[in-house]
Amino acid sequence: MSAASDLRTGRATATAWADGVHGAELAARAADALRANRVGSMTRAAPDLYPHQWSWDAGFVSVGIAHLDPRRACAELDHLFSGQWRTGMLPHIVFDPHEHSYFPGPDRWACRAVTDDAPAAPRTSGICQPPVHALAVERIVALADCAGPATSSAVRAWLPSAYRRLLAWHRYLTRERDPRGTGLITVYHSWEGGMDNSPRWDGPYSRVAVALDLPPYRRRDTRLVTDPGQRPTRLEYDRYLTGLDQLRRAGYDDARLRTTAGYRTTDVLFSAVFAAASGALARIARDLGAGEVAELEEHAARFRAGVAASVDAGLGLAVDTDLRTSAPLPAQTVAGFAPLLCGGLDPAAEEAMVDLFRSERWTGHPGLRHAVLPTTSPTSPDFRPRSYWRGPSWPVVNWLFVWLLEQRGRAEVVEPLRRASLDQLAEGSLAEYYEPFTGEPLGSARQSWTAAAALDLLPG
Ligand code: 9WN
Repeated sequence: MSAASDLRTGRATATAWADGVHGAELAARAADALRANRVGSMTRAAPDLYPHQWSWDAGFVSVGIAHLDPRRACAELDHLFSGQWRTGMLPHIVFDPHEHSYFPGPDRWACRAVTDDAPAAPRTSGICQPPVHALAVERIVALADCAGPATSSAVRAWLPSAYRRLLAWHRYLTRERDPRGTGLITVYHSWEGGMDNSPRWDGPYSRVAVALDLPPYRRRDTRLVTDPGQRPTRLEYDRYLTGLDQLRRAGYDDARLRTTAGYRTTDVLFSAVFAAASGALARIARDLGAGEVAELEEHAARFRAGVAASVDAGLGLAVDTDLRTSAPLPAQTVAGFAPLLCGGLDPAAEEAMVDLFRSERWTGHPGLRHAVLPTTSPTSPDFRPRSYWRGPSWPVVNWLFVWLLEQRGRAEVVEPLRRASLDQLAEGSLAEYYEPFTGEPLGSARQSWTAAAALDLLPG
C-alpha cells in the first residue's frame, strides 16, 4: 500500500513516512504534484479533498509554480482573479465547473442568485481568505527576473494588470472590512481566516446556535479522510453551514453583515498578512510609477499598528476579538505570532516574542519531531496533536514565517525553521499537515501548497 492511500484511510504507519527523500527527489515530487493537480490554467488545492481553486492556496501555489515556469504562475493568478467580485473582493473559492464533488459547492453559496456583485462565471464562494497575493506577485517577478530576459519581460508586461486587480482587492479590505480604521480586519466566517476550527474560534462559535431548519447535508471530506479526528466535527460543520446560510440570506452585503452576522471577529493573522502584503503592493506601485504608494504604505502602517496593539501581555501573543461581545479571545495558537510576520512591535517586545517562539512552549518543545511551529502550543490545554488546526503543524504556515521573517532580516530565526521544515517535508508525501510529535502525515497527500512550500524552501 502506498503512503498516499495509507493517508486516505487515516492508517499511516511508521514505514509510510520513516524514509526521508533527498532534496532533488523532494523537488521532483513537488513539481510533479503541482503538474498533476493542474486543471486547465488553475491548480486544485489538493487532488481529491479540495478539487477547486482556493484563494490563499493559489497565492502560495503560484510561487511554487514560479520556480518551474513564472508565466504559468501569472496564469494561475489570472484564473483566481477571474472570480474577483465587482466590489474588489477576491472569493475564497473559484469553482471548477466540471467538478461537483466538494461540499459545500456553488449551489449552496448561490452568490450570483443573491447579489450582482458576484460574477456570473466563474462561480465562486461568497467570503474571502488572507491576502497573500501581492506578496506572491512580488516573489513571482523576482523569480522571473532570475529566469532570463524573455521571461522577465513577459512577467513585467503582465504586472500592471495584476497591480490594478490587487489594488481593488486591497481597497475592498480597507473599505469594507475595516471601515473605522482600526488596523484589524473583520471576518464573518472562520473559513475566511483559513484556520477553520482553531481554538481561537471556540468562544464565538459557542454563541452560534445551529439553525433548527438547517437542511440535511452530506460531507465528503470525512469520506476521504476517514479518521474523523483529523477533520472538524459534525457540530463545527453545522455551525459553518448555519453561518454560510446566514451570509447568503444577507446577500453577502458587507454593510449588513458588519452589524448582523452571527459570527464576526477580528483576525490578527489575516491582518498581519494584509500589512505585509500592503508593503509589497506599495513596492510594486513604486516600481510601476503608480500614484498609490502613499495610500498603500499607510495601509501597511495602520495594520502593523493594529496587529501590534493586539498583543495580550499575559500570553505574550496577539489575540483576536469577538466583535459580538467585544471580548478578547485568548488562545495559544500560531496566529498569536502574527506581529512577527509584519513587524510593528518595539524591539524589546519583538525579542520577547522571538524568545517565546523558540521556547519549550513552541518550536523548542522537547517532544517535537521537528522544530517547527505546531498550530497550538503543545503546552496549551487546547492542544490536540491530530485534530485539524488544533495542534498539527502545517508546512505552509511555517513557510509563511520563513518567508516574511526573512524579509524582515531575522536570519537567526529563519534558518533553523527552514531546515526543520525541510526535514519534516523529507517524509515525501507532501501532506496537508503533520502530527508534531511523530511526523506522521495527516489530511490530504500531495497538497498543492505543501508542494509549493517544498520548492520555495529548498536552496535554489
Ligand atoms: C474550507 C484548501 C482549504 C484551505 C483552508 C483549510 C481548508 C476548506 C475545507 O482547505 O478549508 O475553506 O474544506 O476544510 O482550512 O485553509 O485554504 O486547502
